Amino acid sequence: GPLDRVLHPEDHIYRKPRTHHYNWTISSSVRRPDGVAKLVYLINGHYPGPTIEARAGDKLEINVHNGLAEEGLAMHWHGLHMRGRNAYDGAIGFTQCPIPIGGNFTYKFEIADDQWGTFWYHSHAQTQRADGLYGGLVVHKPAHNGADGRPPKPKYDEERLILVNDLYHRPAADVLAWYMRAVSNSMEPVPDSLLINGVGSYNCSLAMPAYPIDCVQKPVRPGMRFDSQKRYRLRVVNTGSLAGFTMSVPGANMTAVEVDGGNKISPTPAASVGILHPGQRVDLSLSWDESFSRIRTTDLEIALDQDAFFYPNPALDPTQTFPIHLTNLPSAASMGNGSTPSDSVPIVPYFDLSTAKSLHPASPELSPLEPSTTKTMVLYTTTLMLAHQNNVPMGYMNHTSWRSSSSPLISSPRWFWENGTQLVPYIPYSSSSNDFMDIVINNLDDSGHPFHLHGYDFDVLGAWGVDSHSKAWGSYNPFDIHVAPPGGPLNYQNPVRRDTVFVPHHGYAVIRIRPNNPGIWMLHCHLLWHQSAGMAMGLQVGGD
Ligand SMILES: [Cu+2]
Repeated sequence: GPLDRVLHPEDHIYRKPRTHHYNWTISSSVRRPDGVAKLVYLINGHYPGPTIEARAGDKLEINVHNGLAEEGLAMHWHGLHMRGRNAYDGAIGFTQCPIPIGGNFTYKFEIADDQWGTFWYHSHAQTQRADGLYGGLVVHKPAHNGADGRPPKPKYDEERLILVNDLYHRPAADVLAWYMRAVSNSMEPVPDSLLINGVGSYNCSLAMPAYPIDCVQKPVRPGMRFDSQKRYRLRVVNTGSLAGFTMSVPGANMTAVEVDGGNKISPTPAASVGILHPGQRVDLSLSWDESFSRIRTTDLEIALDQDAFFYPNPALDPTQTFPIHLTNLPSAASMGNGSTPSDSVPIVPYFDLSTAKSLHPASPELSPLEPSTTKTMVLYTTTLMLAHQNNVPMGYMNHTSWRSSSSPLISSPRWFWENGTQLVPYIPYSSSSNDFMDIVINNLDDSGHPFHLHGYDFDVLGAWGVDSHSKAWGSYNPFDIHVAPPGGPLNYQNPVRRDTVFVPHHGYAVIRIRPNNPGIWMLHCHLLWHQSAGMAMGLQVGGD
């Protein structure tokens, strides 16, 4: 089907590490991802960009040529640690200048021997991500030979990549301009459509007269094909700008097994899994319920999380189904012989990803330590409309709203750029596995924020918010020793590890890193409109 993106772990898990060379030319052109004409970015003519597949220990050398007419750009490798390669992280204003029009930049970095999982890359310039400048990046875990000298049998018969995102029919720059006005009252723009692997199917009759679109109705909804006898690994990425989503596949046994970059979680078979927020990934183990396989078709259902929508957009169908055609169905004879399905496991209706726990207990040294060995930083984030900013919504981290300086921070020493208008706390580098930095991110806004930290995975010791319709407050100030975390004790036993954590409305998240990756690393809300409005900062680990 048009949505199938089959991955090829067999080309990577049995071989030695090597260097991959890519030459990418970025251009733009009008396409119809969901039937509606839209100017989108292309990488070597592809929308979305090509999928990168590699193994841990591989080197990537990606020469990016900016073939755009009017904009600079930069590419970020979301979730990769970029150890020793801070300068290739793609964060404009922090690590590099935009690649100028007609210019080139070659990203060179090694994927660590111990890093594998589902990643993605995307532009970190302006709002290009929302108009298609992104793609999948899958790092396969190398297979080691078993006792018999042969590689183990793969756990999955097939792997698929599923990039899901909300879509705006207008150019993202126009959408941002709409948001950055006093009259938006800081209500985020609600998307018009949704895509899987760059393909959707818009119901042209939903278009609103106020926003005329050039829409060609697709005669059938795009779908997928699955083999009813195969066990699949689905690598799901939210490549969107605003909306989280929940997904379900009636008739499938679906189990979330990893989140973000290869972090294993306790498996809970479920009928639906969510909410996956922009920037986050989840790997699902999927097999077909045998009793269901008499039926030839089912659907992948994507339901956008409407908690992020503060006004109605009649142009959007927020819950969409994509047909799945099942092949290789068992014959009636083989089904009637009374065999017990091997996958008959109890299934819960819904697995809430925010409750995910690490499959492996944290190593003992993660236990609460003497205060002197754990440093703590407290952040407050909010969106403010201030008179001196013409009441335009601006994202703040503590008292700063990020504005990129003309030269990237890493190009000059700290004294040169440190002037109180940029929030880039300094954290001493430590190679000790017992030195931690705990970061409390308090969210004072009515909407949640998925925060992404570059260069690191972190342990989520706690994340909590008040009920989504409540006006109550749920901040956590760890320096007030009389007040416990409102969401209950922090989890030092089996905290989930991630690189993008959802900080709920009027709530907080407590994340813990080992500050062992030197560099200046961006920490920002991954909702594109908030990030663009300044909800961003940096962490400087080590250096001068
Ligand atoms: Cu946000």
